[in-house]
Amino acid sequence: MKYRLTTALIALAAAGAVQAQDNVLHVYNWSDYIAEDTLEKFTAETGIEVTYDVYDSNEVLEAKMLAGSSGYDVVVPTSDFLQRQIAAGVYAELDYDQLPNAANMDADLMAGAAAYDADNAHAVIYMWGTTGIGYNVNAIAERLGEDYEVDSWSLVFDPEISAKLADCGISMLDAPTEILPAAMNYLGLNPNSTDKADFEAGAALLESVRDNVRYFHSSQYISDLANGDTCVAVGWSGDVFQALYRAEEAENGVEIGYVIPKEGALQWFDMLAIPADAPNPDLAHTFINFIMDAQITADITNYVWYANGNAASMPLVDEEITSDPGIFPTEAAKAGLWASVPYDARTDRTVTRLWTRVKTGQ
Ligand code: SPD
Repeated sequence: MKYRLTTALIALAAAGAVQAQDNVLHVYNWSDYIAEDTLEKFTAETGIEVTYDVYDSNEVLEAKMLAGSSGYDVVVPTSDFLQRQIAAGVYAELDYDQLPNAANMDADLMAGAAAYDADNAHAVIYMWGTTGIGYNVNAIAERLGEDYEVDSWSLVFDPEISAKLADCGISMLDAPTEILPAAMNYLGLNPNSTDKADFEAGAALLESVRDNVRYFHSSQYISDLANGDTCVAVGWSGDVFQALYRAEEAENGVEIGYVIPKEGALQWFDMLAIPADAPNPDLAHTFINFIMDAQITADITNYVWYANGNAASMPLVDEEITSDPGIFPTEAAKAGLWASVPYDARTDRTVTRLWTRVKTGQ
């Protein structure tokens, strides 16, 4: 009897442990992409603990998702990657009955995102932005003249211009599906072309400026720009604004600008999605619904400087942000934005091979 009781107690204790584990949500999100108090508020409101890991590349997230059993409940792929991962069966369908705050979302933006995920069946918009150029205003003026207007990809893609900036430090995202199309677009080619010759041309352009680029990395540039350690970053809109804000806070004399080049730029959506094998899909829905609260989304935008897809949050977003054309592009700038398309396996191989060649010279 004693043995049986002990066994029962152990079983009960184990059940308790599983229970505790069950109440932990595992989130995998981009770095520098959430307000400092979002997770704390979520736990206070729901009692659900969160483990939170970060990445800075869609390729890294994709590798984990395709391998399966990631252990994550919520992840944040960009829309073009989302689309092909849905095709690979990576994501669960959302249960909108558990997402009443979906009513807060902007119908037009969600319709845009539905181009990648019919009926928004698997994901809702977290944040959106553009891939443009962040720059140190004074460093550029010193090297290119006080009257030089930063409005073109020529700042980084013209070998003569970028050579003049090499000493103060140019960085580019380590994001082949964004940088190669930007180079192709600068050459007058379709950024969404999947023609091998067009990628070859984009890669050749990048190789012609390779010596002027200090590094390819997708998160380091925030602090480097803010500290004045680099002077140009091909980067994501909100990240550049975070650098701007950090420099202002530090009062270090670094003035930062962000431009959507006149030749056009990539516009993307980052989406909240639930892996098909998520350990806790119900907690995942609770989290996604919490994020879609108008105040919570506004708090995130106010902290990370990215536009969001939540119409109800907009009156709560700082005017400094809603009025900035680098974050909410003007109608004229919008006309030049392109949305990326998911690549097939053959195009993927081309892109990977060329990107390695651009970065390593081999
Ligand atoms: N620091 C957050 C960066 C988020 C960038 N999302 C990636 C967009 C890819 N097109």
